[in-house]
Amino acid sequence: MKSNMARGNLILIEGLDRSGKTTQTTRLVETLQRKGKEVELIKFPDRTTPIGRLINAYLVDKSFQLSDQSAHLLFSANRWELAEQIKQKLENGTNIILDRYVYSGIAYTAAKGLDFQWCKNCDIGLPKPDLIIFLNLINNETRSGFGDERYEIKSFQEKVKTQFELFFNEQNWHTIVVDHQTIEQVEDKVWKLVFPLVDHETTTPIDLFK
Ligand code: NYM
Ligand code: MG
Repeated sequence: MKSNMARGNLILIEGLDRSGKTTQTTRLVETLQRKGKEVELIKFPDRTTPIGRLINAYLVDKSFQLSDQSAHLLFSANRWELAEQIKQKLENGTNIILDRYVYSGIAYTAAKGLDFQWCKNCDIGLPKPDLIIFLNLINNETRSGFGDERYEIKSFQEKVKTQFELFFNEQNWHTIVVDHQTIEQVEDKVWKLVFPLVDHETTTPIDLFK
């Protein structure tokens, strides 16, 4: 990228299962498209790659045996296999909206009791989001029930939440409480955070996760 050229923004929406990430990332992409912005949605895990298919099997089939460390490394590898593509798209001016990323990776594994720093290590060096929006479900009860996948159990989600909270003071991190909010109210709050970023040209180099 030429140093004076604008690049796309890397915008991440994080949260527990059933917090509305998929709805909000989809709507955000549609809004940006309506405004004539180049934008692409990337969801992690990306279940379509060979590594992603293994991850999918692990998530849907609870009898699928994998050590916690191996599962963690697969999720990270799934991000690394798209890292170069993400960087190139940003440099070509495309905004990228991420549905989950490194923070999910760390929070879900650390919630099993693995060392937090160990969980972080394999993601160090990945492109770091310019904006992180955490959809904060204060009370798990208020949402429609969980699905059937591994991890979709209230007691485990609470442990994951505790791990996510360790990131609340991270740079570029914002939380939006989603309990008792309509989709449109949350969408509005997301847009208020995203707008300033996409409204001006981003020329700073892509930061790396550390
Ligand atoms: N998950 C997701 C992880 O455990 N580690 C990761 O790195 C990522 C990206 O996968 N319960 C978990 C969180 C979810 C599950 O994600 C599937 P989704 O967004 O429900 O498809
Ligand atoms: Mg899910």
